[in-house]
Amino acid sequence: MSNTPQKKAATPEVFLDLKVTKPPKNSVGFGALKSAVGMVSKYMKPIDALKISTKINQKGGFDCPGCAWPDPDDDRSILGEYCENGMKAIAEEAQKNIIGADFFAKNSVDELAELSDFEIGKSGRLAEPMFLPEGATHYQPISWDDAFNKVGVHLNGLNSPDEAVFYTSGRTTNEAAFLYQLFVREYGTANLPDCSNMCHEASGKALSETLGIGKGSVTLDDLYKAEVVMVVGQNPGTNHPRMLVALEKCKKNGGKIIAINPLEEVGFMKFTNPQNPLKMLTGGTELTDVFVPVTINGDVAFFKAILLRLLEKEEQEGHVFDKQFIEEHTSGYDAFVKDLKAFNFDECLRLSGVSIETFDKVFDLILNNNKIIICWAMGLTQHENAVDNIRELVNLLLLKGSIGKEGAGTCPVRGHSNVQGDRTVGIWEAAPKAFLDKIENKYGFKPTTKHGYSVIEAIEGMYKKEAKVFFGLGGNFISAVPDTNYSAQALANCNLTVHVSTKLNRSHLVTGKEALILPCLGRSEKDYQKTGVQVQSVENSMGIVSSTKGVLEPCSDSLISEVAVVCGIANATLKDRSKINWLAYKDDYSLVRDDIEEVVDGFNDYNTKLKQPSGFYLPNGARIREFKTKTGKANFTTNKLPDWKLKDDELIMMTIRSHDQFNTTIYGLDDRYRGIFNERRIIMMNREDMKERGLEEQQVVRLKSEYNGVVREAHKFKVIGYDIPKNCCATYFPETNVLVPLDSYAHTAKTPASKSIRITVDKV
Ligand SMILES: Nc1nc2c(c(=O)[nH]1)N[C@H]1C(S)=C(S)[C@@H](COP(=O)(O)OP(=O)(O)OC[C@H]3O[C@@H](n4cnc5c(=O)[nH]c(N)nc54)[C@H](O)[C@@H]3O)O[C@H]1N2
Ligand SMILES: Nc1nc2c(c(=O)[nH]1)N[C@H]1C(S)=C(S)[C@@H](COP(=O)(O)OP(=O)(O)OC[C@H]3O[C@@H](n4cnc5c(=O)[nH]c(N)nc54)[C@H](O)[C@@H]3O)O[C@H]1N2
Ligand SMILES: [Mo]
Repeated sequence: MSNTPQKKAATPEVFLDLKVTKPPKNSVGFGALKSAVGMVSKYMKPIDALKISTKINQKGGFDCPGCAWPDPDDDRSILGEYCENGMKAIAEEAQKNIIGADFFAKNSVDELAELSDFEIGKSGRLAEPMFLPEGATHYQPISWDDAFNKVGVHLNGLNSPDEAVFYTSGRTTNEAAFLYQLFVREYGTANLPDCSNMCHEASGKALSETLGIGKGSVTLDDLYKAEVVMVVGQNPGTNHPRMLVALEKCKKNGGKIIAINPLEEVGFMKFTNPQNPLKMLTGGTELTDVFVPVTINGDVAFFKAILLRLLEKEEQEGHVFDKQFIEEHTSGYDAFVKDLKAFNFDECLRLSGVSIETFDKVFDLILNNNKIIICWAMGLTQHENAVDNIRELVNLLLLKGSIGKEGAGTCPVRGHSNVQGDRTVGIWEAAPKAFLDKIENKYGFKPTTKHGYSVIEAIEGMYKKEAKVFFGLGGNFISAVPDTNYSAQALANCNLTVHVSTKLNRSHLVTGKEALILPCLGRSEKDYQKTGVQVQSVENSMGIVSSTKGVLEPCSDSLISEVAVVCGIANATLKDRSKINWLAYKDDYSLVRDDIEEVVDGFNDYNTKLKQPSGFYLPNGARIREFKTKTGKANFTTNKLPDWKLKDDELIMMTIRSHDQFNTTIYGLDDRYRGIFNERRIIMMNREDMKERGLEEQQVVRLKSEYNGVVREAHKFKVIGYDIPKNCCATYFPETNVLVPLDSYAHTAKTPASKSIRITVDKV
């Protein structure tokens, strides 16, 4: 009997054995070492673990497949650029277990769907290509050539290339990503949704409009030299642990750190550097000077309160704003001031949920310093007004002239290790015309200038059967996207779903009529090709491009690289009608880099520069006060306050990451820094809110979200009383993605609003 696509897509509603303790007082240190070593020794061969630990994030080594935090230019520790969650990412990728034909013969798709995400991930590395024929219950082995041809036949059978969707996740290297988008464009569509659409798209939109570049402006050195660093809507202790080392350096140099977050994330309140044995014994550094417990989505209100007070001071005393900078480099100041004056300070502060005492501390630091960096992540980008969030913080930086100078600027902290690079080399459903013109000049075909599907549009397209083939280069689409049930139906409507993956995941189980799993090499593995072991390249959060080269033997002889997969499919699909010799690239990746150099700005002498031990910086206008916006200047903007009007029984829910996961990959079942162990089906609630609803600790509840008249439900969650502002609550992604409405997304950026979901909580 077959499961419905919805049933297979949702995470099983089974409880484990929840334990709750007080959150710890300190992060990293011994606890982190213990946790990482435990994971590495459990899942990896000892010899591989040793090889890995000396090569991760080292010059000439390989880039950690975890987050996109940059490596220091010079002083890399001999211990390896260590981080607990980086080691977990490697342990996950370089697992001892492999799964091939036998595994799939034993386990049907429906049986696998009964497993938890944790169990699915721990089944092992995918070892050979697999095919699910129409109506079959089990995946079967298929040769690489047959798999490529199958994709080719499906793609060539569509009425229009726009009936295919080509998703990318952010681990794909520059080389594979460039070839992939080139293939998609030569095939004839711009349907290139990617994980960025769900991640920093809002940052890209806001920063392009205001500062002329969709990326951040600061370097690591700026962070060391900043007077004030604001960390807004980000949990670096878990998601970017090596950022803590940079923040520690900043503090040592006298910098102050402000954390703006509904949760007092211990991960970055106090930190013990694992590379400093003395600190390990003496208890570490207090990182955060001021913690601001803002209400969920209260950030525009909080920033407006700061802006209003600054304006008041400026009008009373002068010397508060950087008037020379404003005069020379910005546009829209007068309109901005006029708009700002219409807001009321008390009302803004009330909406932000922050006390006047805390506000005053933040205000003093902002008033008295001019080298300010603002770092942010998903806490700002995953709201309906996400673009406004970021535009408002840019307003603050502009008033203080805190952009394009040492120790100051924007720092959107990127997620996947190469998500920024993928966009740079052309993974973009809305690529600019100048880029498309260069493709045309170089290759002699005309890429479509029509914008393609972003993630949300792709789901709608598949749901309406306007798109019929889904191809994913990495990632776990069904678990990452909003509205799990609707999206499962969308995928099930396809004729063919294809995933290029390292690990088994839920997306392999929610299939179209036919499905393919194409297993590929991971970052840590050697990529043998005709011209030897290949080097690839990635771009980190600060726009530095560097090389990455695997160090381990591939876990199976049947694996090929992402580059080889893309070349194989391009060749099988486009055949003689292609203007490109696809198979040549896979023998020698330096040829791909030669092409990137011709098509993408900033890659001059790519192959030569990549040999530099620390890589090279891409050009960045905002860093040097060259603002490539429509006005040629940095733009002030005017932004509204969000209008929540919660009903009496409603809460705002944010879906966040636990300490033991990388997006949809569940490393373990604990959230150590929040004191939550052995359970993920939990909801963190304000204790007052619990009382009002008569809810006890660990009470089992049902969550309901109602949006535009559609009701979505998630069952079986346990309540945990937590220090979180009133009317706010938190759950883990992906368990509650069933509640995220597909039509609730950031205006203009279309980032799903997975940090501001209106829900009600009912006893069951
Ligand atoms: N170990 C590990 N590393 C990762 C990842 C992972 O899953 N695991 N994921 C990678 C990816 S793709 C990304 S994008 C990043 C994600 O990195 P983060 O953005 O740090 O991840 P989230 O858990 O989504 O955390 C969001 C934080 O924002 C806060 N927040 C939520 N809503 C609001 C709000 O309205 N205002 C403010 N001020 N704060 C808010 C939450 O309390 C939480 O601390 O990490 C990357 N690195
Ligand atoms: N509710 C909610 N939803 C969210 C978020 C949230 O905060 N809340 N965050 C969003 C964000 S920021 C992001 S970035 C997306 C993430 O969305 P995705 O990038 O689609 O998801 P991941 O979980 O990172 O993908 C994991 C899978 O990638 C494959 N993989 C790992 N390494 C490689 C590799 O080297 N090559 C290939 N080909 N495959 C590999 C493995 O098979 C693994 O199962 O999710 C988004 N969804
Ligand atoms: Mo992300």
